[in-house]
Parts: sequence; structure tokens; C-alpha cells
Amino acid sequence: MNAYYDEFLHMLDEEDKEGCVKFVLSKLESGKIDVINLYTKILEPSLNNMTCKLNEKTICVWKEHVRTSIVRTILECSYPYILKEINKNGIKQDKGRLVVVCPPEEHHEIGALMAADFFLMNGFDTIYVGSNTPKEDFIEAIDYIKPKYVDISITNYYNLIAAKNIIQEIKNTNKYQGEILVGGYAFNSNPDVYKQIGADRLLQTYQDIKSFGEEKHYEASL
Ligand code: B12
Repeated sequence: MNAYYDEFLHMLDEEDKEGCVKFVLSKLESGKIDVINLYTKILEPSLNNMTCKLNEKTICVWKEHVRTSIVRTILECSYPYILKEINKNGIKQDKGRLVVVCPPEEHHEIGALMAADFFLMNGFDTIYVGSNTPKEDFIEAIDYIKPKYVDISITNYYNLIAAKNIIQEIKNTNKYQGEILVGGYAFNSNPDVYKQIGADRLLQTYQDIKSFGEEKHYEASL
């Protein structure tokens, strides 16, 4: 996997979108890599380990945008392979409806998109709402969709406050009965903060989501 990562990173550094997409699709098509390893061992580190070279400081955000856009294209291209794995493993979306959202001002969306795909692959009827979701839309959507689980993805820790306010509102005003899950880069340095913002649970990795799915399957069978 390391060799694939290095090869991919080289093309990503060169901003070679065509090369990156063709490389990933060829590995998925040949079965040399699956979607989970692609996301967690190649795409996630290619963004989270990103550093800005001293002579590129002024164009750092620009480069982040370009890199994210290449990764986003790859995520969209992976969808047929996700469906293939779901079919191959006979997974049914029978663990309840789940929405993935990002709080207002949270423009980081790649982690949320990946998490949404992970939930889908583990039997949750998943809806990805989007990044920077305005509070009113957030609350309305929950009222309308009535999901069993609301998942809030937070990357920038400054957005933890906005998430706390929304959670309070969902729980108090909406009398929401389901579970509120949170995840994202903002929790990496302080996992316990999820309790302070009123969430029911923190899930971070693919394995966390898989175990959560198994737990729900077990509960449903009791
Ligand atoms: C790409 C990027 C951007 C892009 C985002 C584009 C987009 N469309 O998403 C752009 C250029 C817009 C951007 C903007 C900013 N960014 Co930025 N960005 C990044 C970068 C490079 C990668 C983030 C990413 O996508 N990672 C990949 C994903 C896959 O990883 P992940 O989010 O951790 O997700 C995984 C898990 O956490 C989990 N997960 C995620 N969500 C959820 C949810 C649930 C429910 C579950 C179960 C799991 C789960 O699943 C994923 C897969 O395993 C990081 C990191 C870095 N080293 O620089 C900075 C970083 C996140 N950004 C940062 C900052 C400060 C900003 C800006 C404020 C400033 C700026 N640079 O202009 C703005 C803020 C914009 C805003 N209002 O939100 C800081 C945040 C620090 C902090 N305060 O917390 C970072 C860490 C950079 C740094 N070292 O300072 N950024």
C-alpha cells in the first residue's frame, strides 16, 4: 500500500488530475485496492499530511483547493465500486436512516463524504446533506427526514461551538429521539470534547463505524 501511496502522492503533488484518477480507477478495477483502503490509506493521509512549502505559503489555500477537488473527483468515481462491494457482501440498508451534515461555516467536506460512504457500506440508509449547512436548514431537514441517526462532521475545532448549539436545539426544540453521532479532525486532539458539546457518541474510523453497525444489528436481533 505504501508504494501505491507514494506513487499517488507524487501525481497529486504535480496536480496531475488525469493521472491520479486513472491510477486509482485501474487499481479499483483490478481489485488491487478496495474502497476502504483507498480512502483510509491513500486519500485521507494525502490531505491530512499536507504541508505548505515555505516558498508556496501565499498559494497554500489555492493548493488545498486543487488537491481537494482532485480527491473529490476520485470519491465520486468510487461510487460504482462502493455499490459493487455492497452487492458482493449482500449488505442491506436496514439499520435505519442516517444523515451526515457539517455545521454552518464548516467548509471541510471530504471527511464527511467519506464517513457517509462508510455508513452506507455498513448497512445504514445514508443521506449526505453537505458542508456548511445553515442551522435552520439543518433543523428543518431533521424534522422532515426524521433520521434514526444524525452525524455531524466537524473539522475545524472553532466549529465545535456551532455544533454544540445545534445539538442543544435538536435535542430541546425538536425533541429528537434518535442518536447524535459526531466525528472528524476536530476531535483528534481531544476526543472527550464530544460529551461537552452534548453528542451521544464519537465515531472516528472505519472500524468504529463497522463496530457501531454490528452493535445495531445485534440490538435489532434481540
Ligand atoms: C483540504 C483542506 C481545506 C479545504 C477544504 C475543501 C473541502 N471542500 O473540503 C479548504 C481550502 C476549503 C480549507 C479551508 C480552511 N481550512 Co483547511 N484544511 C484542509 C486539509 C488540508 C485537509 C482536510 C481534509 O479533507 N482531510 C481529509 C479527510 C478525509 O480527513 P478527516 O476530515 O480527518 O476525515 C476522516 C475522519 O476524521 C472521519 N470523519 C470525518 N468526519 C466524520 C464524521 C462522522 C460522523 C464520522 C463517524 C467520521 C468522520 O472520516 C474521515 C475518513 O477516515 C486540512 C489538514 C492539513 N493538514 O492541513 C486543513 C485544516 C483542516 N484546515 C484548517 C483551517 C484553519 C482552515 C481555514 C480556517 C483556513 C484556511 N486554510 O484558509 C479554512 C476554513 C474554511 C471553513 N470555513 O471551514 C486547519 C484546522 C485547524 C483547526 N482550527 O482546527 C487544518 C487542520 C490545517 C492546519 N494544520 O492548520 N481547508
